[in-house]
Amino acid sequence: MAWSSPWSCTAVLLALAISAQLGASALTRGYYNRTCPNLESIVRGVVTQKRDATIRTMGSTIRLFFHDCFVEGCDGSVLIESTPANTAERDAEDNKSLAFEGFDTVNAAKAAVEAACPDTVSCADILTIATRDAIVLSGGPFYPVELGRLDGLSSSASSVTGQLPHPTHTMNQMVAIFRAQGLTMSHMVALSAAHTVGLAHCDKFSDRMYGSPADPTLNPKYASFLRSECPAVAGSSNLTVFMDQATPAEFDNQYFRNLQDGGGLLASDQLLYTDNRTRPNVDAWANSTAAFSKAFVDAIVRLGRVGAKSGSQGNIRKQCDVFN
Ligand code: HEM
Ligand SMILES: *[C@@H]1O[C@H](CO)[C@@H](O)[C@H](O)[C@H]1NC(C)=O
Ligand SMILES: *[C@@H]1O[C@H](CO)[C@@H](O)[C@H](O)[C@H]1NC(C)=O
Ligand SMILES: *[C@@H]1O[C@H](CO)[C@@H](O)[C@H](O)[C@H]1NC(C)=O
Ligand SMILES: *[C@@H]1O[C@H](CO)[C@@H](O)[C@H](O)[C@H]1NC(C)=O
Ligand SMILES: CC(=O)N[C@H]1CO[C@H](CO)[C@@H](O)[C@@H]1O
Repeated sequence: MAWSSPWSCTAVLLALAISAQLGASALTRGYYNRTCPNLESIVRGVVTQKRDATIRTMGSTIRLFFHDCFVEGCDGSVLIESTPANTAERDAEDNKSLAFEGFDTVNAAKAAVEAACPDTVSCADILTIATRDAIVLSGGPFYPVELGRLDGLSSSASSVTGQLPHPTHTMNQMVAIFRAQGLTMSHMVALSAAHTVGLAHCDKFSDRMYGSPADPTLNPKYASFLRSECPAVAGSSNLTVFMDQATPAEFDNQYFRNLQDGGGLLASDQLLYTDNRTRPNVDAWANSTAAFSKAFVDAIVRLGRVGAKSGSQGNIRKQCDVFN
């Protein structure tokens, strides 16, 4: 009987696996084509304006998307402001450095979208589009965004615990955090290249220059530059440096070339080159913009599918920073 043959079973399992995956994301390109036809150009216009006002828009918006997706899924819950009764995700210890400019960009884009298409487009989707635009406007690859997420109904600082990677994590810890969201080690390496734009506060990496011993994987010339940017005195935690000194505002594969030279800023960046499991990805993507772009787009589209909400799991918020 054909049904009992191992090949048919494999085919059925494969079909089940594929449909489970489709069911899990339920996102589509062109989700708002009929209900909000100008959506993408409206968001692009706002991100462009915010970029012209301050370059900080780019990194802070991209980082916001990552933190949104890793805590309760890509559901706009990171955008919610705390109230006296609720400390929201964005005020968790891990979010200390989420910059104002990212929130400002999403809120402004939401206001512009509401004016054209009221009560139609989720904040989670607006953040997804704004992130793509920040990447493209910084010279990175264009990719069609998948849309149709609902906004989440809760946001609490406690839900952040353990969900986000830290600069001092080991490779195994980082891999476990990404795997928990359905992302592989090479997705993690590709996504880490977002550190090609934006900045970090000195206290996130100063142990690498001032620790005893200093981090041996840190290029000595780069270390002395970082010591001059981040003097070892109280208060230097307010100082920042660009994560990619060579092309700080360009979304490119320079990030990987920096790692080959001992020029990763965070310990977690440099680890991608030190560890022989991830070094082949770093070398390949340092070499080829095309290969990097392909890997990055694949990974960020997958990131956008994490925990997408539908039906009774969410709604369309009227304002991104408060629940309806
Ligand atoms: C792999 C583990 C990762 C770790 C340990 C990590 C950690 C950090 C830290 C500590 C900062 C500096 C924050 C500050 O001091 O203000 C930072 C900045 C940033 N991260 Fe990551 N990150 C990781 C992955 C990612 C991913 C996957 C993305 C996006 C896809 C991302 C996007 C960014 C961006 C764009 C910035 C710059 C923020 C700004 O300019 O305000 N990071 N990250
Ligand atoms: C939505 O519109 C875009 C741009 O006009 C088009 O490329 C895309 O195929 C449309 N998608 C759907 C699902 O209708
Ligand atoms: C660091 O920044 C905060 C907030 O802007 C400010 O209150 C504090 O005084 C600053 N600390 C130093 C040492 O400059
Ligand atoms: C990485 O290095 C370790 C220790 O030298 C070795 O056992 C392992 O097989 C290497 N793995 C890869 C992927 O090269
Ligand atoms: C990088 O490019 C060089 C020169 O084209 C080539 O020899 C090398 O094998 C490439 N390395 C990787 C890891 O792709
Ligand atoms: C942007 C933002 O809301 N950042 C908050 C992160 O958390 C600290 C407190 O832990 C707040 O002071 C920040 O405002």
